[in-house]
Amino acid sequence: MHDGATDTAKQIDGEALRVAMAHSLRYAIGKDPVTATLSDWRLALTRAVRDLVVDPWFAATRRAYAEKRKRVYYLSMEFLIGRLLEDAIHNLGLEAAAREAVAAHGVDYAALVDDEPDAALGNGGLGRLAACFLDSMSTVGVAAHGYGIRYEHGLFRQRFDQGWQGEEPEDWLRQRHAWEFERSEVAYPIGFGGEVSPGEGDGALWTPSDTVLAAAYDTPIPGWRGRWTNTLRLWDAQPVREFDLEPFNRGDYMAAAAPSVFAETISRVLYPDDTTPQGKELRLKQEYFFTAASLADILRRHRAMGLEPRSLAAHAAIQLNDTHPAIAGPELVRLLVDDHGLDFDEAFDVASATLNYTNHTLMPEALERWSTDLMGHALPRHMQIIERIDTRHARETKRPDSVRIVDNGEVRMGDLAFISAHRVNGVSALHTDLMKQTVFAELHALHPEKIVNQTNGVTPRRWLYGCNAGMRRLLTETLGSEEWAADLDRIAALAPLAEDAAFRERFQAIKTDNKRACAAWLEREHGVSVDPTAMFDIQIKRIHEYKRQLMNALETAALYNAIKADPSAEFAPRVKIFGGKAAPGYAMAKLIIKLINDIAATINADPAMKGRLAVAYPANYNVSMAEILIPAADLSEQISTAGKEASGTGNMKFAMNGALTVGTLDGANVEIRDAVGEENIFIFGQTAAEVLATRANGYAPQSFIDADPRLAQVVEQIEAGFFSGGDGERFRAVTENLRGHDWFQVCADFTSYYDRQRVVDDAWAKPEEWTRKAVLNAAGMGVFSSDRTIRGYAAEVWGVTPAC
Ligand code: Z2T
Repeated sequence: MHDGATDTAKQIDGEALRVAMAHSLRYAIGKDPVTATLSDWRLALTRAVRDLVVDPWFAATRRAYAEKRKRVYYLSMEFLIGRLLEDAIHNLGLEAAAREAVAAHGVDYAALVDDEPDAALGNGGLGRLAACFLDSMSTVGVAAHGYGIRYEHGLFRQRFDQGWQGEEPEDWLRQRHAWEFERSEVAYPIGFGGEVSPGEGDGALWTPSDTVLAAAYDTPIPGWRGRWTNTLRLWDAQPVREFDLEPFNRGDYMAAAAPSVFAETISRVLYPDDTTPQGKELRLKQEYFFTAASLADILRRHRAMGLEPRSLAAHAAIQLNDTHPAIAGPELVRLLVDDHGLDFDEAFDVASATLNYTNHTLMPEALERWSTDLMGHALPRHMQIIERIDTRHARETKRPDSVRIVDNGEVRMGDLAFISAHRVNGVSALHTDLMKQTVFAELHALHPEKIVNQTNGVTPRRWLYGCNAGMRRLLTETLGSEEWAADLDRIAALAPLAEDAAFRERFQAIKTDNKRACAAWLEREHGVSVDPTAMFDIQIKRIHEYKRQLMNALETAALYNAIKADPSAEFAPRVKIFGGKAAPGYAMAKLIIKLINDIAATINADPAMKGRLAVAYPANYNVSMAEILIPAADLSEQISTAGKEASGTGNMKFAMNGALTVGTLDGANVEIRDAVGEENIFIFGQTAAEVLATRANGYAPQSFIDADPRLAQVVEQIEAGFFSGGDGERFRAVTENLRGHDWFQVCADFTSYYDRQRVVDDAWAKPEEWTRKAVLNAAGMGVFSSDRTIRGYAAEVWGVTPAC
């Protein structure tokens, strides 16, 4: 293990960086310092820092070739990166120099960093996990490429119109993206539609009806101290020909430009649905577009090393992030058979030794299925190959009637991915067990060695070192160097200090500082004023019924009622903070947002709540907002219906930053409890098995409402329009669902949630005890570094040995 900060990153002092900035402002950005805006200076620093990444990047690439390293390819529709500049500065150990350089130009460093737009090329956990994995693969030294789509518009911007969610297009590329290198020489034609005619042997000749170009843009991803650097390659869809000559010559300029419209549509915008695939043709085209471009690139690199396509699996491991790139199986077979002359069985053996698949959800409505009509029309050759994979699997397993990839006029992408993969993994221990018992039960019985668990993790560089400067200083001083950021197991040394009053006081002072900064930000940017000494109780994540923001809202309203009923009763003063977006077409989730905002308005307007209870819902939650909220949290809400949240990753970020968790035994919460000890986490509610039993026994939510007057009162208030200016109709869909179906068993868990929150109140009343628990939470988080996760994939899925 390393213990210094020099490594391969070129060290540069503030003066040298000041000069480099001045040079890039002038010659890369083309601006005179006299007229330069904040963004110009930000781009200038970005270019100067990028220059420092290039040599370590080349060094890693040369080393990967020289050592003939097996490469990992991480294929993901989403990379939810956020900002890059500060992260690169931190990883390269350049912060002091950058601050000095920026100040010397008379620019405010915090404002400059804050000027960078988030790269929001993802919806939520799945996309953010891919971004953490990029950072970790570079830090532990796995030779890797991330492959994805260079969306022109990332996830929509959320605004609130009188508490209702509205969506606006996001425009991160309006200013130039100064990190990337355009690779105009790397472009592959990608075909769609057309006809297939028989070829030689197993081969065929596919003549697509439409072709677009996939053009590469590369972003270097430097790991900790530049010891290793990988590449994120994003594909932009471009027309093969910008103009059709014939209509152009006729003077019909609009018709002449038509081909470019179809092509550019493919990489135009990220689909904003996190877990409900729409089965839209454009989405299928996006999936095939980036998968085919990535595989063409992978095979080109393999052959450029003088290797045979047959030997691919020995030199490359391809990870499919969910089923979105599952067309990789048939596409790889197609390339090997139709272009490289392998027979089908050989080709399938190569593909299924190279590909691996990560599953991120068990929710049945989230599993991708494509109609065979759509698939056969857009990708006729792939449809043939899928049928053949299906037949071969049925024959080999001698189970022609059990699992079929093509079923009822649909292609089941989960089964296709499973069958095409060497390893299949879940993202927490519980989720992996449930995969074996439910969606993949039959396939698991046929292939008992395939499914493995790789519990998610998060990068401690962004989620601790970067977002929590106070904690960073305390950890570095306590642990003796900054190496904890690349070796988070060292944080376990905090555990004994939980008993040290002086240490606890410093730990708590950092939390208080972060809360003050967060309160100032809430006031400045969102116009809500909150008491920074109150408990910050935070739920931030996509709005989804299974995540049960509704249960949190009901508990908030019930607490309000309880304080009103007995103003002398002892409740911990709380600031409830919500953050998150709903898919634009998800009506129930949008209604829940409005309900939270209505409850917030009622509570915040009531003078009796002053210093006791406040609710904030800052609009447009994103990665940068998470970096402000997480270090300021006292309590982390992880309250999904047990069995529904595959892992969760926000839960880990909060605990790392010293928040306590109130949560169900779902996803990685189970492992967090094991890591911190059950006395240091507030677990409540039904287990996954109990949730199933409740449903099986004919769940009647009304009986739970009848049994808890606190819940009954809130539901009645909502029905009477108490929080909505007398409008009793507004939330009909919410209350009818609660009384009638309540698919996610909010009513069944409400009482135990409410009561557990009162135990949280009692704990808050003993600040020394609370901080002791908070320290123990942070101390237990070593295992949730995504470095650990990546080492797990390296050893158990990819068969590679990390270089660092
Ligand atoms: C997503 O963010 C997740 C699952 C999905 O299933 C899709 C998206 Cl966009 C198709 C999340 C899980 O809900 C969450 O529990 C998990 O922590 C995260 O993926 C990363 O594995």
